[in-house]
Amino acid sequence: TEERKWWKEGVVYQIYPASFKDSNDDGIGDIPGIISELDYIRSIGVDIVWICPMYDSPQVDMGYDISDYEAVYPPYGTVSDMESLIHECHKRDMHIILDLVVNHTSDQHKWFKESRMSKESPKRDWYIWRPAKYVNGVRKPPNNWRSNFEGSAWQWDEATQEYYLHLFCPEQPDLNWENEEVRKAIYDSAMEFWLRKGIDGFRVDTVNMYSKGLIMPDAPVTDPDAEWQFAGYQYCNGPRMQEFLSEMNAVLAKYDAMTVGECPNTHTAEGVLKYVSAKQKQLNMVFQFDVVDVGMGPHKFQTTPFAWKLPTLKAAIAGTQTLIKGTDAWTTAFLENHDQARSISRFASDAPEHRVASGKMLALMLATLSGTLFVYQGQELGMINAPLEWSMDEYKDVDSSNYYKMVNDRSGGDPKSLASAKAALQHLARDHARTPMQWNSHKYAGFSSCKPWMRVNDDYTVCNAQQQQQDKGSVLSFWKKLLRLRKEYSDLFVYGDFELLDAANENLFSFTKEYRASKAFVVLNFTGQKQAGASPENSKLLMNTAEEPKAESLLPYEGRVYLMA
Ligand code: TEU
Ligand code: CA
Repeated sequence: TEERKWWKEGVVYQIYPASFKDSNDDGIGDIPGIISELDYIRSIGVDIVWICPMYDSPQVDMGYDISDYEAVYPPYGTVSDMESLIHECHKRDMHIILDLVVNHTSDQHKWFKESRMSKESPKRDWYIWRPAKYVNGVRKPPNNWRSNFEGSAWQWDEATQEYYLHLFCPEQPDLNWENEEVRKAIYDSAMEFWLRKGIDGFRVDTVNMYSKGLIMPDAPVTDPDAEWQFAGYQYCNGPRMQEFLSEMNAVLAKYDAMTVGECPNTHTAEGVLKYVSAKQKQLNMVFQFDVVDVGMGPHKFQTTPFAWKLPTLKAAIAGTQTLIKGTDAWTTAFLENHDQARSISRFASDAPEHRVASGKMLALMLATLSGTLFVYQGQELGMINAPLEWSMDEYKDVDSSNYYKMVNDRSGGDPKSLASAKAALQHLARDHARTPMQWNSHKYAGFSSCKPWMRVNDDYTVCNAQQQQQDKGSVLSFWKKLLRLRKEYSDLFVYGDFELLDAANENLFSFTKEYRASKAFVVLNFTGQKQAGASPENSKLLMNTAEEPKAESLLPYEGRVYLMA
């Protein structure tokens, strides 16, 4: 844990290409747009840029359905634009990592087109094909797994009379990692093609789903009214995971590349350590999902917004923090990404009077946690969810529209069920992270001069980068100060030991960070009311979110960090 590495101390900034910056006014963000804002990104204090999939794709799942790993989606630019981007990042002393999406491809990838041609195709075994099961003469898929985007995880193929597995959309068939040729092709096409161009590593999509085992048994019934069941514990962390990752790691090692993998449905430290213990040589770190899953049921949208309590969030964070205590593992600190609603709206308050305080308080929390820190575009501005007034037409994500359709079908169009589905989406949909970046107060928020592919959040006139750059009290200015502090005290904040205090307190989140003889104390008010909280003795206030703090109590959504003598 204590061993120093650039990817431990580096702050990562995640970019969603479609929504970051449009350079040629077609309403879609692009790579030249990203290049034009690298100085802005650097000015925040960022060291590593992560680019979400920019590969060629039919965009059924916003580029997580890749049809060619070695080409760029034309509206985003070209391979040569990517070469410039890599160069321009390095010129500014920033590293750059790409998304590696190799659990599945697009159904338009040439590998799948060949695989589906016939049962005798040399690439048949590159994907996961199974015969139908007949129950009372009715054709059924091989098991009851539900896809991540509703419906069965199996798609019937008329031409060859078999099902193929897709854990996400039917247009995202799962690759068969059991096949060695597949693995070699992935390393060559999806990884080394880009590593040779100088990228510094990967964020590895759905990494714990590669090995499903050969049996693939039914999932237990958690939703008795439904035919298809949540199967995350069946298809995650399968028997050959560690073997596959060791093999992949040998490729990464040639380039000294960093990795951060997605690790959903894994709740124990023991389960996570298999991936991130340094001596196992698998991944450098993972994103555990416990924090961003707070308040979600077995189906993520079946939840009562705000029914969660602070102790659950604290316990989830404590889990990711204590993972590295006394181990050789590494961890991550994050609250947002392109799959999550905005953190202010979810975990604090996006009401106009609390929004700025909430943004700063959550920032203070993240910047004092150990592990590699990830910031998602717009988070540094305190961007929030789109309002409830938005109609379903404004939601572009397949995950959102499929859920709404499913509720509609199951309820027979019942208005009450649909209203609550809409409320859940306003709270949790991935769309909220995907609205265009808010650069200034011009039309379309300065993202583009023509109508963007997705509606801009209406609040861009009060929340945008240009205004915040000039305002010392803005969320953006606070992030800049915080990231300087994190670097100055990196022993404590990046590498230190975390200890949760007062775990059951439903209003305040307090913890200490300790490194050898130094110690910090962090206290965060997660409520809209004042809370008692005196300054600890023999301490120096290092940073505070409030403009005019009161000694004896914490203001609504106030956060403080003290250095202990
Ligand atoms: O996400 C995988 C994942 O497990 C979830 O966060 C998923 O988005 C969620 O269950 C949907 O409700 C990754 C990507 O981050 C996501 O954008 C892709 O859609 C997905 O993989 C498929 O590639
Ligand atoms: Ca464009």
